[in-house]
Amino acid sequence: MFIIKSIELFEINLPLVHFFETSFGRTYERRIILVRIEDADGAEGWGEITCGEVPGYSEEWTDSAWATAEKILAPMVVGKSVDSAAGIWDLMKRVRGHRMAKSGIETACWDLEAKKLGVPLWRHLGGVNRTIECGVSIGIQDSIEQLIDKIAVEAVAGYRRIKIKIAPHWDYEVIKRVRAAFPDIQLMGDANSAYTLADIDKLRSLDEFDLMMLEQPLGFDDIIDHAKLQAQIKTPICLDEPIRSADDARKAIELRSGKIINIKNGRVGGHAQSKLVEQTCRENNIPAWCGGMLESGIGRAHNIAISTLAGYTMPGDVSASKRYWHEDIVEPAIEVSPDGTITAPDGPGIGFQVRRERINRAASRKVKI
Ligand code: OSB
Ligand code: MG
Repeated sequence: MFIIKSIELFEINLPLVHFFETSFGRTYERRIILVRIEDADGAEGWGEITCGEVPGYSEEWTDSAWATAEKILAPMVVGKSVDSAAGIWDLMKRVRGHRMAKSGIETACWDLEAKKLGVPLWRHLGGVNRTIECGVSIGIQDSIEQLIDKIAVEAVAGYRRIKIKIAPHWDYEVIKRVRAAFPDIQLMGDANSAYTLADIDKLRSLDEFDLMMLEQPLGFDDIIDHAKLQAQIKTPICLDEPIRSADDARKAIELRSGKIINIKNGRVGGHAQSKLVEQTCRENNIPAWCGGMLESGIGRAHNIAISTLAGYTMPGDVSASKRYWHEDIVEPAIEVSPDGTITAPDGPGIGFQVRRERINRAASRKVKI
């Protein structure tokens, strides 16, 4: 049981080491919202709102999430006494959508609660595999040579699978060249909804490359056309954007819209919701993995913790801080072992120190509710 005394929001601006391009655009600098929760005993917890800078991946973006967290969600939570972090979701239930904003607050409460109990967050969430498998996501590049160079670096670093972003101008020929250069790597493509059913021949032609999966080829809110596509291609489809709840996962599984599910804390609304999606996947023998949103060390630490749950059976988008940031906001920075794994820390909560001075330096606005 704890009483939420205050919520602080920080917007920090962090330039990416290398731009990140998806089918919906290119990002050079992140505008990340961090959430700090303090309870009546003075304990603290940290979370991250993982929306993008534009409403391209989902409807949420930095300014909408800031306003929603500050004006709507924080007032629903501050001053409330809660039995456990798992119950935070219910306090915000009246608000539809805005799951990333909710997740920032909800995950901060899990960190706080685990710290108060003196246990690592991954254990508190019910994790079983302390060491998780890591993959990388590599954006669309200016040239195929540049992409191949990047893949070579990550393969040598030990990552267990390589995801490349694809789009209609950057698909068959690119994957063909990559496959020729790296015949044995575990390779997958993520289209972020860049195709429609009219592209079925093109998508079927990718079957020849033995991809682990094809992530989100069709509409961001679709699970019907994906079922039609899956029936006509061999490559397993992985759903990302349309799975916002355990119910969505159940329906997609029932319709056979895909064979794999990517779970993102932000997209589903926090750890309690991720646990429900994970359970649905596990009970239906659908492999799941943790998706990334170019997080700072705080969001990354939460991703590590949730990835230890039994249903997260495939390597996720959880990779080293240095791939994104010159200097992360947590200490130590998140590192990946030469065998492509991360072992969740055994300190209380997220298990990484939050660097307040670094956050203050990078912050462009703050508010306390
Ligand atoms: O679709 O998985 C996605 C990044 C931003 C928006 C959407 C996606 C991504 C990624 C994850 O691919 C990148 C990462 O955090 O490593
Ligand atoms: Mg994706």
